[in-house]
Amino acid sequence: MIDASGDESPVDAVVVGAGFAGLYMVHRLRDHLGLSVRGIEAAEGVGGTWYWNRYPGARCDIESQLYCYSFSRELEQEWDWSERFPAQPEVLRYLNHVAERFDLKRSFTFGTRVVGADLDETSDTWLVRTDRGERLRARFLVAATGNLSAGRVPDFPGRENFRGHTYFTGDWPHQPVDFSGRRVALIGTGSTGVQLVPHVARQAAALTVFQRTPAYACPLGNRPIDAGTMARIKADYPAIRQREWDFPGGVIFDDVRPSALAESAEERQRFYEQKWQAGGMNLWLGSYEDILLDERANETVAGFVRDKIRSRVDDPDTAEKLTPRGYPFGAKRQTLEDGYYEAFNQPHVELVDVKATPIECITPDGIRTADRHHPVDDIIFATGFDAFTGALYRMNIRGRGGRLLSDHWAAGPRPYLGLNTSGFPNLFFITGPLSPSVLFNMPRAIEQHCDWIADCIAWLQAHDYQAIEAEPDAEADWVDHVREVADATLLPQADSWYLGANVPGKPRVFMVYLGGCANYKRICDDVAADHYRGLRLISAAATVGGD
Ligand code: NA7
Repeated sequence: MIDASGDESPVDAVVVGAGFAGLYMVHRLRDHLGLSVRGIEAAEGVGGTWYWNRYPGARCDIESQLYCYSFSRELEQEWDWSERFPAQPEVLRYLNHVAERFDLKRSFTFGTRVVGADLDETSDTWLVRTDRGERLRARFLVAATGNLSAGRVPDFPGRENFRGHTYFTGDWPHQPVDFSGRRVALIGTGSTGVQLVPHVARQAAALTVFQRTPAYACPLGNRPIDAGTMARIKADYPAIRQREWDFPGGVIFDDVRPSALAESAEERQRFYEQKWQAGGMNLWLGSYEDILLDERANETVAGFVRDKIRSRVDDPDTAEKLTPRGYPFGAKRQTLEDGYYEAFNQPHVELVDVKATPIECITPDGIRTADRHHPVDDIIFATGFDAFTGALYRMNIRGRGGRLLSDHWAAGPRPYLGLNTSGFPNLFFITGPLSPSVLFNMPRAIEQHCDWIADCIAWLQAHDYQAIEAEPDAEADWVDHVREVADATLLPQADSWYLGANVPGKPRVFMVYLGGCANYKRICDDVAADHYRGLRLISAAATVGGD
């Protein structure tokens, strides 16, 4: 498996990705541990998801004072956020600022992809190959590749024959796209499609939205942050950072109540209205705890959102098509909107329900559904990602016995704590599958993982171990635990990307640990304190000549 020819650059660690995760991981390993570190990044700059997703309306839907690093008090104090929910250009500017402030760019090779990583079992080192022909030999390999970075455009027949322009939201042009005077098709109504619709509707001559599953979209409630508010946030940062851990997803809410069913219908309605007006994730994660646990409780909030949708959409047929049914509120990633429903009240915006009239093919000048042809000039695919595992599998990582990671995880991902998997020593995943990841405020989830990984590497070095690797039993127990926790909620009941349901053929496994971020951190810390319980520690002597 390992090609012995060619030059190899030795480094202590290779970190793949220069988003929130890769930047902080390089900082920790290089600047705190003094390791030689090489970052590899496919994009021409830092930013990860915020580099690629430049579509109109792209915006973070977690509050800016939460969606940022906490590791540096100075960084917190010198950066001003301009809006409650920062738009893509602002998050990208922030990450560039971080990269420059901590001098991180010099450790990365940009415009380069990892195309292979093979374990050399004689020394438990990784041979990493890039599409530029470079070969790196590293003791540690860290995948900071992001959970929503492997874009996915479904294989609609005839796509290649389309004569107009096509766009994928996760790889948007760097120059603004002008849709003025054009007939535009938009496929997909997840978080991305819902953000895009009002923006494209403002420009296009005609917009046809192809919807498969209606979203329970709630108001974003964005607003500018003035100087006084920013000063208060800065003064509050220490308290904010502590409070984050009191909430399972790391997002702070006022007045979260235990049970929707324990309150009267009038009080529930009042409380839902208050949460609806508060915007962001308030209705989803900040209202009643049992709405994601109990079907009857869920139905109370689902009904509330359905009524809201009907009240905002003029045409009853369109309102009905936009109304979600058949899956619980909040079981798919909450979509947040700003003018989404009102966009459908404009005469040039049309909604096509592709469950009723499926897309049959793309023609040279439009999209053919079961009932008719929709002539369009441009098609926007807002069709999502091969989440969690897509970017990992694209790297062709081979562990013990030359086994591909995708084969080891053929029945679903199985990393212990989401951090490391058996047969792949010294390979770490940052916010990978089976960790709280996308249901924990990402920057905080990333910091927790990077700190754990850096501490683990420091400990291995201090104790003269050369490798660490999950035990198969611990891995199997963790898989069971993650499933049991998820099954106690309503989240596995929807066809979501949390479950891999959006990718045909992908094993249906709930890939997020729902035990709460503080609880999860405690488990990780206990494992470390207990000499990395559940992980095998490998000394240099054990691997000489093979293990
Ligand atoms: P999502 O949330 O995966 O949304 C993708 C959308 O595309 C969703 O509405 C899908 O419908 C739709 N889709 C996917 N395949 C098809 C086909 N074959 N035909 C019609 N429609 C299709 O991705 P986003 O980019 O919106 O958001 C990703 C995350 O980024 C988001 O959750 C935030 O965390 C940030 P479906 O619902 O599967 O029926």
